[in-house]
Formats: sequence, structure tokens, C-alpha cells
Amino acid sequence: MRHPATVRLHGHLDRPAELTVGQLRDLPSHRVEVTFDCRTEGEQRHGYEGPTLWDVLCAAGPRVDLAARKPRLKFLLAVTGSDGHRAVVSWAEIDPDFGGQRILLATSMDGAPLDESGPQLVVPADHCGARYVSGVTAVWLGPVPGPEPAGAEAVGAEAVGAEGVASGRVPTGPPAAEPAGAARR
Ligand SMILES: Nc1nc2c(c(=O)[nH]1)N[C@H]1C(S)=C(S)[C@@H](COP(=O)(O)O)O[C@H]1N2
Ligand SMILES: [Mo]
Repeated sequence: MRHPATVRLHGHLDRPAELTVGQLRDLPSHRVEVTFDCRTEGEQRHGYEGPTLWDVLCAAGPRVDLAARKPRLKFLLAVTGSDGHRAVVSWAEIDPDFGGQRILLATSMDGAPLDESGPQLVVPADHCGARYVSGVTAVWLGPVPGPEPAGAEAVGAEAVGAEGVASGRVPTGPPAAEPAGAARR
């Protein structure tokens, strides 16, 4: 166990950062009571507190054009837990111009601080608990990996960054390393 745990914010950000749970508490905090279903454990109820993923990202300077709407939709967040469990949140889910969901990076669960284990992703609208990634170690922001569809320029071309789609190379996705032992729950 890391003391204290840190979360790496990386990818398409002007200010990538490595934050402790204590530093996450410097952002405006929200409290939420949730109920979700776990396939093996049944219904779970928890109270979480923490900043929104949106506020965490905005503080890190996302390299996403907020003046236009369509180009944002290709961005995603890959959220990784300490055991390698990983879930994707789409940019549009948390962007106030689209879903605007108050997804949190919780700094406490049921009143217990998460400084040692790391924050937990809280997705209040999810019925299943599987996206409640615990012990979050990294959040990567970037465009959906894979080949650019033909004719993409017509939809409002946007540089995909150093990866250079024009060169025919596939944009870099979230780091592929999958720590062993991601549990199936
Ligand atoms: N890191 C990590 N987070 C995880 C999982 C996991 O295997 N690894 N399982 C998920 C599943 S399937 C459920 S139902 C919830 C359970 O959340 P709880 O332990 O806080 O009640 O955690 C989620 N978060
Ligand atoms: Mo679960």
C-alpha cells in the first residue's frame, strides 16, 4: 500500500499532476448517497464525498477545445485502479454542455478517509457498481484511439496532437499496461 496514495493525471493536459487525496480535498467537495448493484455482493449503499472528476480535470488544463462542441466528443477518460481494474468515462458524460453528470473522485467513503487506499470513482447514475473503481491510481485523458475515419476533416478537423493521424499512424491510446489480478466482480 502506498502512503499516501497518489493519482496520476496524464494525457492531453497542460498541467499533468500527481495528486494525493489530501490535495483532492482542496477542490470543492460534494456529498452523495448512492445505491448500486454488485453481481456478487448484491445491493450496496454508500455515502461518498469528494470533488467532481470535471473539476479535477479542469484544474489540470484539459487540451480540449471548449469553444466547439463536436470535437470534444471523441475524448475519453481512462480511470485505472490499483489492481488494474479499469473503466472509461466519456468526456461528454461529465461535460456540462452534454451529460453534465456529477461523477466524483471520492476522498471518503461512509465517512472513512481514502488517503491510504486512493480515491474511488463514483458514478451515481450507474445501476451496476463496476465503474466505482477503487484505489484510483491514474486518470488518462485523450481522444478515442484507432484509425481516423475517412472524411473526418469534413466534420471539423482537429489536430489529434503529436500522434499525427495524417501520417497514417494510429493515435496513442491510454497506456496499455494492465496490472495482473484485476478481479472479476
Ligand atoms: N479497483 C477496483 N475497483 C472496483 C472493483 C475492482 O475489482 N477493482 N470492482 C467494482 C465492483 S464490481 C463493484 S460492485 C464495486 C463495489 O464497491 P464497494 O466495494 O465500494 O462496495 O467496486 C468496483 N470497483
Ligand atoms: Mo460488482
